[in-house]
Amino acid sequence: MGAVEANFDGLVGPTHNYGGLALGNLASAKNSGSISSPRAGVLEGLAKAKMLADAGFDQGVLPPQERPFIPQLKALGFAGASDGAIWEAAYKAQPALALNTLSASSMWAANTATVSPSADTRDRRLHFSPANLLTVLHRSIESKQTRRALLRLFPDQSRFVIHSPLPAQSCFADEGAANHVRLCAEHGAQGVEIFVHGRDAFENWNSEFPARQTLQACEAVERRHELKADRTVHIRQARRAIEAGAFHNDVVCVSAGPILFFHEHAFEDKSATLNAIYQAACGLFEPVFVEVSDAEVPIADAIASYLFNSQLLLWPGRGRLVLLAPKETEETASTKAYCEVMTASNGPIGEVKFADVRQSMRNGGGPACLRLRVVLTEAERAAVNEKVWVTDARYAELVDWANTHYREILMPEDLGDPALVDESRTALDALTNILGLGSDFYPFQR
Ligand code: SUG
Repeated sequence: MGAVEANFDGLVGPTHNYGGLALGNLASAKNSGSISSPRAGVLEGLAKAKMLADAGFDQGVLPPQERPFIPQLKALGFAGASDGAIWEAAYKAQPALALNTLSASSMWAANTATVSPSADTRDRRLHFSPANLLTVLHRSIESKQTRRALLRLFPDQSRFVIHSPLPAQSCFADEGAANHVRLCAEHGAQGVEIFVHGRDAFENWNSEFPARQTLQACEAVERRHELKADRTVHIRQARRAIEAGAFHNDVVCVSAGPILFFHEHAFEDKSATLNAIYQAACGLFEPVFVEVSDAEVPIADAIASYLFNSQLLLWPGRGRLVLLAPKETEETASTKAYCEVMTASNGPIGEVKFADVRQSMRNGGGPACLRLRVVLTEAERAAVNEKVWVTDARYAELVDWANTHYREILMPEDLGDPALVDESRTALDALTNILGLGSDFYPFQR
């Protein structure tokens, strides 16, 4: 049976700001304390989603989370006469801590979960493991609500298995699909699932930047997703890539069908990696490796431009693949030149389109970070909550919603504003109607 790969994009939340919260993410550090535009952010993301929906892709959205997250502040002992007062008091007393409960980081849907299509699993169900994201404080508060969101989007438990996040201990540090790649001949056929870890939990990791994914987390996801050992590969991300600022593998690597597009310095042991992939694909398909050398694109440029944090798409009606890259790729000399040479050659990638997702990019999130890929059979697609798909009408409704509820700008001095609590809740309450999430979706609604 035919299957499609749907993309679910994380909507940028009303409190989107530049908190400088993500150690090892160079863009987050560079833009810390800048003025953000939540409205521009959500509209940029929606425009990208609409462009893909218009091109004929199955495109859905994922809801933002409740921020500031008052339950976390209460758990930490902050109190006040109202939730707005709690926020104001917490921000005044401990701004660095409070900012961790304000981030709109759930927009980066590639970190929502690891997803294994039913074609790969022994029980023939589609498995999701919400990522525990425990390495960075502001993201460690996402996973519970993430699971709730997945249950509302994919409610049919006879087809979809929504696991709990892995135990919240650094041995099982997990960042979801950003460190997971799937190669296949076609979406609905048995694929090869590639898990990329930065460290082994039982070794000593000493580096300036954290390695956010462990081998033990990857192996646990492989077991619970009931994957076949001979079609699964575990590879190690290069320390050098992490130290250069590739805090997730998807900053230096992306796939589509049998094609793996990656930077020369993405993997610790490149030839062993490619060999292992080759073996796992044996009898299924021939992997196609498109490697970008450091001489063509220095790793620092790959990370600054986010060349690889692109969506690699089988665009309807096009013979060769289309790379949907961030605008910054066009503005960086080496990546612009590389794209020109690549598309002029006879390789599998025939065109590069550029998306403006600057609000997200300034926090280290490109087009690929903003989306979660989910391969769906026809029957599975029919079982998805139909209100989350981007149609013309829903896009118009979401744009109107964003224009009504989102602030145009958030200055650093606005971040402690107690009014942010109610504003954000009003927006999210309205969204639960648009997306059919139920009136008890967010903690503040319960
Ligand atoms: O986890 N940035 C995110 C970016 C995630 C990108 N995702 C993928 N590569 N798949 C992160 O580092 C910055 C937030 C701040 O500093 O305000 C942040 O969390």
